[in-house]
Amino acid sequence: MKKPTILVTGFQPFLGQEKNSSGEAVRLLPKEVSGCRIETRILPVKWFGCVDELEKALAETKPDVWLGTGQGYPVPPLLIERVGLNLASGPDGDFEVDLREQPIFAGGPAAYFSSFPYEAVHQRLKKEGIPVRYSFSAGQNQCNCVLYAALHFAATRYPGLQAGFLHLPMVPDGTRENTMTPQECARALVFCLEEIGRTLTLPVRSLDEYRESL
Ligand code: PCA
Repeated sequence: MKKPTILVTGFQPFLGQEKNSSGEAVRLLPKEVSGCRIETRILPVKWFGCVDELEKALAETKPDVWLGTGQGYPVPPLLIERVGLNLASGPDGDFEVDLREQPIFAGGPAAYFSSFPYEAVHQRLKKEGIPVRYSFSAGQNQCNCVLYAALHFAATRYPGLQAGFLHLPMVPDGTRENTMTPQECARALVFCLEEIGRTLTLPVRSLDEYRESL
């Protein structure tokens, strides 16, 4: 049987920062977790280059699950994004383009709920003592944009693709306590991938087991 594939994306640095915690963490991920192939890509913080690169990565890797990551607030908690909005607003990473309240896909639905096993991810991170919260808005910039785009691609082209997004805290700059290093973020991501992988590699049940479950 073909190994399930999880595509994990992070972002390049933006707004003049040297590092983006998501890109740093994604680069540290192993090639395999819980029997799943892990593919990684780093997306540009660009309107709408981020969507073009995501689209290319989905076509190349044909994942069962896409887990997007981006840099959010300076400090934890990690945010499990539950909603992607059809809304793009604000500058891109190098201030070349500045959008004012524009749809990502004209005619697309206003919003999609993320569809990955968020509850298992939430429980696992809590169990591991990693601060985590649900969030019901991923903002109006490129992180929300790729979340919406992935869910739109799942709805229109890739039936069965599950998609979700995590905002990670910023790389420590020495001015704050309680931050997380890229290594700690990568460790948290591996816990998430283990949980996602578990749901993708469940064995086929015996007839009796199946009957029992009804
Ligand atoms: N964070 C920004 C864009 C890229 C990133 O890492 C966001 O939250 O939209």
